[in-house]
Amino acid sequence: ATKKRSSFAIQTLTTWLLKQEQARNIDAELTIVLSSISMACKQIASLVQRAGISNLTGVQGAVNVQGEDQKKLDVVSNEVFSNCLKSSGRTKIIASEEEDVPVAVEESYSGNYIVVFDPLDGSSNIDAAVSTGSIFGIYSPYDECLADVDDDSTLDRTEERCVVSVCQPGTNLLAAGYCMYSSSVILALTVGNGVFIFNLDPLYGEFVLTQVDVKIPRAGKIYSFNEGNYLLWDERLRAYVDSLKEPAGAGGKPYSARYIGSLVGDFHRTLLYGGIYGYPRDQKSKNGKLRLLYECAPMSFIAEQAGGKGSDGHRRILDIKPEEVTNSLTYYLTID
Ligand code: AHM
Ligand code: MG
Repeated sequence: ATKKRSSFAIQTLTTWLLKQEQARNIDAELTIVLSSISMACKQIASLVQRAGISNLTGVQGAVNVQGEDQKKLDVVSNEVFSNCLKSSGRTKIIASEEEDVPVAVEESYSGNYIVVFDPLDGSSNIDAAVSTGSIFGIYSPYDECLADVDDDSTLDRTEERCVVSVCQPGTNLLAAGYCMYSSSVILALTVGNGVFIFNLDPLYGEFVLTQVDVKIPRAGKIYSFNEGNYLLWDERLRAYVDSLKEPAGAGGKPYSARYIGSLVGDFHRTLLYGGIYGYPRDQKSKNGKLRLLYECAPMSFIAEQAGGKGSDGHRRILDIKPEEVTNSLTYYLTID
């Protein structure tokens, strides 16, 4: 069960990060990267909150590398996230779901860390002011992962080095997290010793620690799939989801359905209430829809740190190495 914090001890994200640094769970550089991410999330939270007022709803007009219409807020959030990371001076390469290729940070203020992120996930929900979120993962310093660069490659060297550097399996993740923009702004974070949840306190403008070492409850009875795709799923999955609708045991209840269509929101609810979340492949999306690098791997690291599992139905997500930054695959978050 999730441990309760003492009602007197208020701990901000900054204090928590310093404690992690003192305990040598993270180094000083990573602390700065994580602080800059929290700054980006605060800015995006305020942009999301004011989107309808400041004319930031609707589409931008461009299509991103994933083939989706970019929303105005997708573009602005990407700029905010990228700028915060670049100006931290501690990142070497940043890779965004909204960019075609990973970007090497300018030498003059570059550091060592590699950050992958989806600046505004679930942005189809923006115009209706429904939950969205940012997702991020942080990988080891650059130089450790260049062994397999092919010297004979005809690709641009810098670009190729960046792609090779970011295409690491999730097992290499040092930290991962998400920020949910909802009725509260919630930051969930792991640096490999459990999942910690911070709420943005609107009074102080600070993330405050609210839940320590969160574990997914085993007893959850919620399923979360886009069931509009039911007829496009394979037979086994249809049978499985049908079985969740059968009342279990005498007087038992079936599973409840909940689906926001925002990975961060659906994941966060599953983390706290339990159950199963999935975005399976179907006849239309042969590899599912969620991106391995930007979404599935960071979320699976968090899931495992909370006692759950991230799987594609056969394999542990964290063991899968992306071939390309755009790879997507079936994704399930479960407790067992
Ligand atoms: P996005 O990165 O373009 O926002 O898309 C990802 C989102 C996820 O948040 C969500 O789980 C999924 O797409 C919802 O897709 P669908 O509308 O097909 O159910
Ligand atoms: Mg996304």
